[in-house]
Amino acid sequence: MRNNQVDVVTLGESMILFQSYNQGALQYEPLFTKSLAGAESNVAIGLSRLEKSTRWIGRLGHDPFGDLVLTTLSGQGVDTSYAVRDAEAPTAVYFKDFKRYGDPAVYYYRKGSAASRLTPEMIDVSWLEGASHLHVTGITPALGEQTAAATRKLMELARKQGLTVSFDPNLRRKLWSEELARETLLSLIPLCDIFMPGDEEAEFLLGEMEIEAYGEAFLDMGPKLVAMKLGAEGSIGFTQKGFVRAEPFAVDRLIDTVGAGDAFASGLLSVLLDYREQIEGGLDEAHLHEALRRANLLGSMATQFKGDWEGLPTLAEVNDILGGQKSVTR
Ligand code: KDG
Repeated sequence: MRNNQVDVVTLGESMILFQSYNQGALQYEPLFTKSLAGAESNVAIGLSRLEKSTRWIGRLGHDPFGDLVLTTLSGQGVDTSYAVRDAEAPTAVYFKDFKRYGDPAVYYYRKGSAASRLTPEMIDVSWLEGASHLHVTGITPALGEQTAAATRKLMELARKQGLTVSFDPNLRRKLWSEELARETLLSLIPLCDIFMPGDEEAEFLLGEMEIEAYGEAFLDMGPKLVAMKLGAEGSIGFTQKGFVRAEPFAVDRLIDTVGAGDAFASGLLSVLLDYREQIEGGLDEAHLHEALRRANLLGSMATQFKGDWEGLPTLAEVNDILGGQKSVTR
């Protein structure tokens, strides 16, 4: 069902993810589970569980996998009514190969996919109708020259329409050359209000520096808020008023790190959207800390479940955990 008023619009490629059932090596595992993945749709689902209304825009093939993307997202409360079907190109798929340690390796089958055929001419102002905020990531521009130009156009349009814009660089080295990635990602930073790099992405973009120096350098490029993910060290937020650190949440059983950054983005945005008018002048320290803390919690929860978004909590669960409540399970 079309939702005319939404908190957040996001644009990106959603794919069907195959993971080995027994977490065995991709080459030998005979059984696979099938689910939805895609950084931007992960954020939309995370926000929807936190009771923010969301709209996902993307291009899908006219195939059963495209149908699965739509039914999964709408089942999670995300408005998909603006999604576009492409009769000539497929919905992409990707596979996760679990390693005994470290991040899983991913294998993409997305060249020539419906989403990769996005062009600036296809950007439609009606996508932003009734929305307060746009969230995009560095994955869409990594799909090709045209998708990069389309991302830029949508960010510019959103700002003209008075939306705030967040940008997660989501560096995916398998999708483009380092040189092009650096140049393109840096060129998009001035078009966002909220920039959310990880510490390794900050180093990739600017070279080795002190953490505080990254904050300052990114703020100088235009964003009003920089939220940096520091992995096991938690996160740090920078505004013109200064910086705030937030402690990490313990990860009891690390299962799958993919999707943790998107979970962080959902947690962060779910709080920031409540203080949207403050972003321009610099968010209060207390509100920034609240946003980072929730973001850290979601990031840690995402790593403890198989799948990108399946382990994300509802608002009631977040409030229980942050309020120190033990949930009644039986
Ligand atoms: O952040 C998680 C994403 O990486 C995953 O869902 C797949 O969108 C994806 C990508 O392009 O890597």
